[in-house]
Amino acid sequence: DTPRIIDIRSSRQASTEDPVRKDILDGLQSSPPKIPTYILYDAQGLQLFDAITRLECYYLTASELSILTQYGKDLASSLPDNSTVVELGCGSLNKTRLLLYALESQRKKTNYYALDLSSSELKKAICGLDRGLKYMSVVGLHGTYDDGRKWLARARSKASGPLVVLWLGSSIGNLSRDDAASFLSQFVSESLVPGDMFVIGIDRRNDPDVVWKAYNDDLGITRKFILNGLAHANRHLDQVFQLKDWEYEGVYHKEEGYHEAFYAAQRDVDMRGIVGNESGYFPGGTRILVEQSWKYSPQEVAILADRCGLLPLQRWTDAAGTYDLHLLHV
Ligand code: AVJ
Repeated sequence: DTPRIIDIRSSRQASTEDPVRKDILDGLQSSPPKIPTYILYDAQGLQLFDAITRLECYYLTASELSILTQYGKDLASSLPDNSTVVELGCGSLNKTRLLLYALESQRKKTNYYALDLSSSELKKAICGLDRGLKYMSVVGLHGTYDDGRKWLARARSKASGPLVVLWLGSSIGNLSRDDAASFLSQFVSESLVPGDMFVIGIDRRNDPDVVWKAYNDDLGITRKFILNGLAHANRHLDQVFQLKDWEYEGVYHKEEGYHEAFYAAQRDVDMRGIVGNESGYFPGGTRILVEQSWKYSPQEVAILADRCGLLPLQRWTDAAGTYDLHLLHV
């Protein structure tokens, strides 16, 4: 049977003007120049990211999976009965299924909502779940994080039990520390009430060489993944990027604890025709930022939680101590 998927996208995506084009042009015109990180996740990008998660050097996925394998039951025991679980960016559900099956075997009634940007991937992922779940309802939500938060604010008033926001994969790392705090605070103020929870997977401040390797693999899969963003951008910009003009550059800022992915101009690039006046001229060596991946020490997570009015309940760590799964409550 076909899974239930609700389209919760705001009118922004439905309008006739191309909002992606506008986001890209705004970013290119700002200084320093940038491209929205979501450009990395078209169908091709999702496949390349999936390949990244299977690389040994990209330890984040394996670490999180090992935590859920070892402690999935503990996490399920810590979640209330009759809860509504909403996952931000559910992806393939490979890791989430461990939690869902643990909840099921503990006979905890759960309404699970899987939010993702790609409705075809959502469908695939939900169809891959076990058929015989008796205590769980599974529904897909097609939209962005913002759509999800707004949907959640409405769902809050209808849900009889507590809400649990599940955010795995260290995706929180794509926001600066300040943006992460405001993003979580927005949930707290708009969509959650005391007793509601967050489950967040976050990469640690690991050995700088290990982190750098995670984003600069020898097979060049990450390079392909990042450069594919330009091909995606091109579809919204009349093919303005010459792919030969740009190369991937990764930089890890070890003091501040974040990795950056850039498009570096290999020669002078003139895109004034489409970007508009001076800001469309990129001298050789110019870097366009597309992604930051912020890392958190346990203490930095405590500070983050405090800033958002969240209370840490529990923390599970992989055996190597590279990654944490945090349970926090409002
Ligand atoms: C999926 C956002 C967590 O930043 O580590 C992997 C994406 N970028 N390799 C990350 C990514 C380059 C990833 N997140």
